[in-house]
Amino acid sequence: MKVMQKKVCVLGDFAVGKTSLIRQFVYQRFSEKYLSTIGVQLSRKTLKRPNLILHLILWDLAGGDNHRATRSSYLRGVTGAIIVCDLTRHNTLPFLEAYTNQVREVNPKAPIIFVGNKLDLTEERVISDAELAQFSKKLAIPYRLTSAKTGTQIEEVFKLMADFLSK
Ligand code: G3D
Ligand code: MG
Repeated sequence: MKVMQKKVCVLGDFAVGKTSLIRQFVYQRFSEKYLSTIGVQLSRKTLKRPNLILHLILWDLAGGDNHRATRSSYLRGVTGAIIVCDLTRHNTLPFLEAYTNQVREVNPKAPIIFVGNKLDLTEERVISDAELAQFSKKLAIPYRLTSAKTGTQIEEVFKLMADFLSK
């Protein structure tokens, strides 16, 4: 049995739902205070595949997005990234490209998945499928629409990441 451990950073503008996505997916939180000095919270989820145990270590920035000084240490050793926008706030969309560039600078081979979150807020939604699809195509990165509130598509996002990482 092979065992692999992968560092997956969850990125995106303030309040897009990064922490909520991780909470929906992970039951087993660990090291709450670990790395608290640089405002990072780690969670672990173990996925089992035939002949493979994959430990996903999910990196989440605590608090706001004011951690520019720690960004490079945050991304060091990244093996995958989930980059999130909020479907109800248009200004969260350009961050997808900004974070993609940052991740690719550190690890050009790291798989990335875009997430349009807060799908449950249908009335407030302002980012269309077409817009996300265009970004996705331009940067050659797959996207999924999720709700961290209802749980829609959350498992699928992390399973897709696990598939990419176990190849
Ligand atoms: P962040 O970690 O990216 O900063 P959070 O974002 O996970 O803290 O979420 C920010 C706010 O959005 C939270 O609201 C949270 O409950 C809400 N939220 C996150 N995901 C969803 C979603 O899919 N649907 C809805 N309706 N709300 C979501 P509060 O009010 O607790 O600050
Ligand atoms: Mg958060």
